[in-house]
Amino acid sequence: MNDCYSRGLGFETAPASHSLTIFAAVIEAFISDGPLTIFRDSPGTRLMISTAIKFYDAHPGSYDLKREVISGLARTPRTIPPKFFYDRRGSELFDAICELPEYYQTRTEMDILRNCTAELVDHIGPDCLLVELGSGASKKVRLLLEQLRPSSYLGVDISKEFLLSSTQTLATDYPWLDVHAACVDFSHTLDIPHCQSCEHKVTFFPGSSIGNFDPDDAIDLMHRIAQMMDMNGYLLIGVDLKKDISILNSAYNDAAGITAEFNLNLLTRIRDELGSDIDPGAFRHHAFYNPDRGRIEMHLVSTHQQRIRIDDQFFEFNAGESIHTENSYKYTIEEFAELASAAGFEQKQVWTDEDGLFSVQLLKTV
Ligand code: AVI
Repeated sequence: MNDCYSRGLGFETAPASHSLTIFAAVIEAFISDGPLTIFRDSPGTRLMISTAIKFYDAHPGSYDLKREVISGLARTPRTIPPKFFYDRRGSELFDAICELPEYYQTRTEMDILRNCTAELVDHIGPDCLLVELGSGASKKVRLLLEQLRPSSYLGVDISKEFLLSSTQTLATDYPWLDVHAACVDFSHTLDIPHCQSCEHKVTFFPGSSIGNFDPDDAIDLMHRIAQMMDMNGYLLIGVDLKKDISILNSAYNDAAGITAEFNLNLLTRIRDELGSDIDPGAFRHHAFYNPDRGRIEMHLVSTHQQRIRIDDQFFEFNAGESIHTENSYKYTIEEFAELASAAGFEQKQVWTDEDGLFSVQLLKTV
């Protein structure tokens, strides 16, 4: 079942099996003059106060985690999809990564966004529905809102608590903006009701999260974004660029060990949410640039021979055997233009920093 945010409010909810299309847990709490609304997350846990967001809940729940982890560990080589990094702790750790001196991506992308907004507004114009994929802390979109003046904003993220608190803060800070939030695994679906109600759509996909998809999956996702925008819209996307390998290796092996903690938190999550006997201390973080594939690879390497249990399944690990947890592809501007074109987009404008570390690309459906 989906977590039931609406329970205390008397709204209807539906089983998770219905939720991808129905988004039954729709919560509407309006700013107007009404009282603040308090949502209880689950018995005995956090309270959330919402002033203005409309929330669509299709949270995948722990069933998907168990199914995907078990099938990924049974594969050779073993893999776990990176989307499972982002529980509450994982999202906090990712925020900490974004502040690291070695992790140039976030600050570089924010500088580019600060400098390109005026030109962006010339392309896009006002009153769009701005859909942000992987909205997380919704920090970067703040750089666009005042000048772009969308009429509506939809934050889409898999991490429910983070999504709720960040969109709620956004709604408070921008009272003129109609704020929506959808807890959705967008690698599976972009079928979100609010999208159908607006014609002028712009998708914002910052942070080079597109790099976490293998190229074929990236094309597939971008094609679904184009379809979600009725083949008539803009995609503003952050894309990390190919560069000196030492810069890349440091970015994913920071001196403070935050990226290692982020990677290992996946095992803590599996232990705690799936009742597994896996010991995160029996694995170590390993990240390196693979020049043949043009990507950073992150792995969790077993420090010794061991057997772990998840549910009624057992997995034998040799010492040195790894679980592949993330790829982060790096592109040249030309390589990304090819990918975009295969998905039905053309590059309208590309902005980069002086050192050519990162790019923000405005794509339009063709
Ligand atoms: C979210 N994504 C773009 C990050 C990246 O750089 O691939 C995730 C990350 N993994 C380790 N550090 C940051």
